[in-house]
Amino acid sequence: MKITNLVVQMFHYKSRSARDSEGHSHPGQEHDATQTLLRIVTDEGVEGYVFGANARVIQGLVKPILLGEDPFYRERIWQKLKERQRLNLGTLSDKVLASVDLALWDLAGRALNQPVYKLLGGFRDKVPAYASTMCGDDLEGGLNTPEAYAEFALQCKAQGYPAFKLHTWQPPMPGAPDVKRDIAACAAVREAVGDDMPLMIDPFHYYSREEALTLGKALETLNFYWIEEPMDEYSISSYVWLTEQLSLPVVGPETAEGKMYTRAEWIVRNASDISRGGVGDLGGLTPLMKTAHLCESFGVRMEVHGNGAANLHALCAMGIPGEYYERGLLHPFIDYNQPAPWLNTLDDPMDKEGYVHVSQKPGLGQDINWGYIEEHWVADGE
Ligand code: LLH
Ligand code: MG
Repeated sequence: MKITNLVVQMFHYKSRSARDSEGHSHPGQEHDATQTLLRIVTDEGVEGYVFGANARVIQGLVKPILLGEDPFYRERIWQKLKERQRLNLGTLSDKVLASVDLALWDLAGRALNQPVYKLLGGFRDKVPAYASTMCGDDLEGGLNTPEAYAEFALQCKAQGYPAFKLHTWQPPMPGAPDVKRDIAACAAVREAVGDDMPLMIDPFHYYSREEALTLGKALETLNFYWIEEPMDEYSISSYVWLTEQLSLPVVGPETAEGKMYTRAEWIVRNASDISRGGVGDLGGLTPLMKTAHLCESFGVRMEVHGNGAANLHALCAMGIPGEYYERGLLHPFIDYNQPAPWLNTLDDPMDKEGYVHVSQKPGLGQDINWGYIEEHWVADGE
């Protein structure tokens, strides 16, 4: 089998989420937005799909490398793209590598008529989810006060979520960041949901060492389950310093570049208790599984960052387990159970016990609404 074309279809949809000046998403006014669908086409008629690929980089840099390749040579393709990153760091990001790798896994699953997690080596068919909130805001009825978080945590608990993670306030929200306000929100949530529900926090990502320690110590008294990315992840020494002083598990790195290599360095330096990364952070399912196996070899747990079909397939193929699937980002104004307009059904349906079930369809198993894409088509980047 040979790859004969890469097409990035662009189409319009109505979005109700808006990014603030720092890039965090919140509920917003309905507006026109553009989505992409990457199609990797082969000479045998089988295709692989992924949403959200960067059309310009795929056409300019990736396509010449992939044309004529056997799509089953995922490792060789991934290594080639990784080597090309050195002189193209500004454009050939790990997110681009992830798009290509995911589309190739999807293609393999479709060609072999198997869901991706079974090709990876299946371990389970469902994973418990945690409710992962959007970052704090200043919206009345939103996530604007500690009490609002408490109310929302109760709603999530009632829906069956077994665990809850607060993304607290970050700039540019007024008054953010503020360790005391973060602690107040965590205390309000703990009081509302009772002692047994595992609670996690993902606060401002650039607290000082002292601020992160103050927050972590307070969360120990509230019996929190983990703290995630409270400081700049490029400072490994700061994480060693923090992890040594907290009994509360520190999770990371999440967004630090460097794929599985960075995770290896953090493990040998004891910079966190639980490792982290998702397909977008690491550059695809291929490096995510390398990272999971690295963690397994060191007896270190790994929590997968982010939602989506590919992260769910990885979690269903991890023996060391990533304990939870990150379902979100959630907000009182947003109906997460409404599929994206380009999908007929959710990638991550959750049952009443709080388990998210992986698709049994071939490939990544996304239930693509082809009619919608055709109707809202804008252009093809070929
Ligand atoms: O900064 C944000 O908006 C969130 O932290 C976001 O990156 C989220 O994906 C995350 O960190 N989840 O764990
Ligand atoms: Mg995070």
